[in-house]
Amino acid sequence: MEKTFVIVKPDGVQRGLIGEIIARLERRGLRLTAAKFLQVSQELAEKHYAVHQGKPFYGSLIQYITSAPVMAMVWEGVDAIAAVRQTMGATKPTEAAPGTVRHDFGLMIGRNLTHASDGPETAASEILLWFSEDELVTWQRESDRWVFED
Ligand code: IDP
Ligand code: MG
Repeated sequence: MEKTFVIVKPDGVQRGLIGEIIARLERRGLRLTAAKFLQVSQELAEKHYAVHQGKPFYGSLIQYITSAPVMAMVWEGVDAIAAVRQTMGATKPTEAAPGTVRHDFGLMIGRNLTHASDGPETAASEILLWFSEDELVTWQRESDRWVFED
């Protein structure tokens, strides 16, 4: 089963959307593997967004992600990386499809509510950066057989 890393960013937390976003992922059939609520340090923010260093929006992105607490999570499922990116929608909320989190709750690219890993390598490295091995919970869910075909 594939794992992916997800953040409800500071705007999502401040606007009371943690539950809404978790509900959408749960309803989709994805399985929660790990979660923590934390204030992101400058160091963690810089490591997480290292790929964007040097881009014009880098400074405001670091400021955004460190501005207030976030909800960091790992979700698991068949094609979890693609499924979560689809549920979140395009980076720019005005280009995100109706029914996605970024469309339904956002307007601006710099306040787009969530982060989700964009591929298997980034998912693996982001999970390792944000969580220790013993924080990842391996479990079976009663509904798994109704969500995941053999
Ligand atoms: P993603 O979050 O959809 O994967 P990325 O291109 O990885 O999008 O960018 C990371 C984050 O940086 C975005 O979610 C958004 O918050 C911010 N960002 C990306 N491009 C811009 C921009 O042009 N202006 C302001 N913020 C941006
Ligand atoms: Mg990205």
